[in-house]
Amino acid sequence: MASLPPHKADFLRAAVSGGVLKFGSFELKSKRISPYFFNAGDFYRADLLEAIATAYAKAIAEARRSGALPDFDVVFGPAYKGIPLATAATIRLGQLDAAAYGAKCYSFDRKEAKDHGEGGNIVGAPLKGKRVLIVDDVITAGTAKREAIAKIEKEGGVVAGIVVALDRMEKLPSPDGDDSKPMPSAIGELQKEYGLPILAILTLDDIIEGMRGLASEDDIRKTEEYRTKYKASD
Ligand code: OMP
Repeated sequence: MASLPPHKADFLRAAVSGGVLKFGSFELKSKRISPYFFNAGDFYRADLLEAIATAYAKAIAEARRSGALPDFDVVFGPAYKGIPLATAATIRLGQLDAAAYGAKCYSFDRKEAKDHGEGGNIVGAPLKGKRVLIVDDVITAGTAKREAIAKIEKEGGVVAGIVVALDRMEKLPSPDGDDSKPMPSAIGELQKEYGLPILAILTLDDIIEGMRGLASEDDIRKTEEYRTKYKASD
């Protein structure tokens, strides 16, 4: 992993050692068959959760410092996998810099609205009038991110940006189903459509670069072939 910057190499090492990044044959939400899968739900051990929380917090703090990300009030984790990621990242941000992040809040949605008790669709900080940073696991086609944006806007929040652990760098599906055509990226289209900054801790390029010497030649070759087939044109 010598050629990746240390924060990416550390995170990739944690993902591989924790079995979060797996090689094989996986059907994606988009129905594409992928030779690798990144399951952020497997970051369930304390040390792994700390590693991913630290990676998000450092990426967010660095992007705030450089001006790549505007200020925000609430870290929002889309149900279900985004929930522990967003809450852990919120704690870690407050630990890293209490003055800047100690008063930031977390929030997440319910998959089904609750009609008793306190009711509603949101758990955690109310979103009305707040600047909301979405923290989620992976971006492939951007469908889940569009759903999260719509939920936040419906609650009266303003989305400030999106941070994911992995950008798979995939092109959008072609309307005629022909995957050999060049198509723009999911991230690029979201950025254009909503004018939002979108950050990723790792990309598919980082994985291929960082896995050399660690994964089998066969897994690397299949992942490179997948990249050739599905990588976006921008
Ligand atoms: P969108 O790109 O916003 O539709 O999100 C893709 C979703 O697919 C993620 O939120 C994940 O739940 C899931 N996914 C993974 O978790 N890991 C992968 O490596 C690939 C996917 C996927 O199905 O594309």
